[in-house]
Amino acid sequence: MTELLYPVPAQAKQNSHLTPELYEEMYQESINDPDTFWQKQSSILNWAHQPTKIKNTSYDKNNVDIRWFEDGELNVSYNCIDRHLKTQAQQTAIIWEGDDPSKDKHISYQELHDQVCQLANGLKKLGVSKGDRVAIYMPMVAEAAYAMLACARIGAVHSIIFAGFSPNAIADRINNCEAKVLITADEGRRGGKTVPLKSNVDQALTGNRCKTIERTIVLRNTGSDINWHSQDVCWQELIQDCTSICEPEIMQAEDPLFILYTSGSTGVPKGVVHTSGGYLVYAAMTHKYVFDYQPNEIYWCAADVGWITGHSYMVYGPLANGATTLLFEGIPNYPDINRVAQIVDKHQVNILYTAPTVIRSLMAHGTKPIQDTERTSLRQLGSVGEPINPEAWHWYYEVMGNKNCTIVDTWWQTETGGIMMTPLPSVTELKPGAASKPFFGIQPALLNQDGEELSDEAEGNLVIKASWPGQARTIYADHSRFIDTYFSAYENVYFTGDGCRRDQDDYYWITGRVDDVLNVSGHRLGTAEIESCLVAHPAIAEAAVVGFPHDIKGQGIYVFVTPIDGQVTNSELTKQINTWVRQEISPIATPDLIQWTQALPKTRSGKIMRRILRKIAANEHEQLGDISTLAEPSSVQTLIAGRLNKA
Ligand code: 6R9
Repeated sequence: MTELLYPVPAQAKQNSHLTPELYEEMYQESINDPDTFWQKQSSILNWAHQPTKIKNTSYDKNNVDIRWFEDGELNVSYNCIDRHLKTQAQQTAIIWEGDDPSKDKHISYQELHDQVCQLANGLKKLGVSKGDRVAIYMPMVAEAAYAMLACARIGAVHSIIFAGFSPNAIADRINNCEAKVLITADEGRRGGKTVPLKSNVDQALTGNRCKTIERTIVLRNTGSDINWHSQDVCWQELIQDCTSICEPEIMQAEDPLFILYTSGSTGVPKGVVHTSGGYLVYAAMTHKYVFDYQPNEIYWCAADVGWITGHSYMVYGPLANGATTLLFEGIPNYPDINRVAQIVDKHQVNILYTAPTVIRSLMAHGTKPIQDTERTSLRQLGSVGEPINPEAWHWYYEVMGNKNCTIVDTWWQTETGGIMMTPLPSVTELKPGAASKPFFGIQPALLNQDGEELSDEAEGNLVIKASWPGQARTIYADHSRFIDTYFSAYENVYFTGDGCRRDQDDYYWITGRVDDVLNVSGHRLGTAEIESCLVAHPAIAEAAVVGFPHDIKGQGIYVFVTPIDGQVTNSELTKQINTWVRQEISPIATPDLIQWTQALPKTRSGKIMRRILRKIAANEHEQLGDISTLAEPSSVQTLIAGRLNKA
């Protein structure tokens, strides 16, 4: 593993918010005196009532209770919009770049205000009030951000469902959070194709499957023909007679802002709950310091609004800081492989934040992805979602960044709300592939299986020793699952589910998940979720899903399935299974390889030995280790002979 150090470039030091000395001083204060530190930092927001109680958190597994700024009062949309109007009303808040390169839009802070207020009034008209849940299933259009902020304005709790999810996944999420209203569009656009959002919604709601939904707001986006039902209301018509004045609802800091579903190692996806005050302080702070954001810069986070990165670093963090944030509807290689670089030039993007899977898919085309572009506006690059391999890092640094930019490799999770470990542009010397150093207030530690803390150079399970304001407070309607998942493996720490190594310079390197969660192209998928979908298929008796190394996606999905007695397995059935998973969960969960087998390797107590399946899937069957505890060791040879990854 390369540990080459890149010094902090001179340009990164100019006008920056931090110096190495200041970082050290602030970091020490954030750990030794969190109350004083975070009280000062809370002034990054405008509060209706300034908080005086700062940190009140317990990781005791009998009583996990996390509160920040609890007597503070604020409104998130006020902080993201209204407070900028005095000086920046005409500044662009959102640049929208269409899937079709000839389409774009600049939305000023004033326009953002007016649109958000109109929709907020529309929501009120439909009977939505403080605390109600609103599901959002939208394409990457500016209206997705309006919808989030309109909810925040009236104190409704939004729950965005990624537009790539299928009807069943939509219904599960709506039912879990008991959403009252659903906001969607007729269709979305991606890579020259349309995505039938309203039709998916119709299937999700069919037969009174989602009883809590009273109304569906449908944005006319592509204008295509769709079915209109009695509960549907057209967005454009709804807001027609709504004014653009809507007083922001004053919220308690600990009132929930949104629920976002994410995959875990077991069961159905978890509704991670983030609250108003702590989340926004942390999103704004990290956005400011990690990207060293400067006024008037153009900032582009190329994430989907359906993921946490889209929430924290496309919408809430940048808008809280009065930034200009770019929202891209399309995909990185449409219509041409140099689309990302073209957008950088077209909008003079200064900061680009994307995922390693995107970088690897571009890298495969050498210098074509930068053909006919200059990218001289770029100052800062960021990476998120999975470990970035050094080859991809170097391509990003040298080719995309012209060797002029620093790269922040930001490690964090849906549950952490914001960035936890990262280099800082004017502070940290870079090691390609390292998440590097903790952000303010973050105390990482590495534990062995027995829960003992490892010192110095070591590799172990990554935990965080004390709370930070952006931390999720619970899993919606299931606090005990929250405790079980994050606070019961080890005492009095937050367990991340990631493995990690600390090197001789105290740099942290994330090694990947240590639980049954896959990371496919930066998307989190629970193996249990895919398995339960597979066994619901009539031809399948048992299923085991594991990840295997994949050049572009990071991890691919390898499926082992046993057929129901007498079922003939053939390529037609394999194709059917593929389609089944796409339909039941999402195209992102589509298996890469499906191996039929008469038996799965199990212990005598009946547990599937995934360790063995992982080795076979990775084509590393020479190193299977001890298989003596298997009920039928001979089944392994058959599995190896039939393996599908021989690379
Ligand atoms: C923000 C986000 C979280 C999981 C996390 C880890 C992996 C994210 C990473 C990274 C190495 C990075 N991960 N960033 N691994 N280096 N810079 O991705 O949230 O979708 O919840 O995924 O992604 O395994 O635990 P989420």
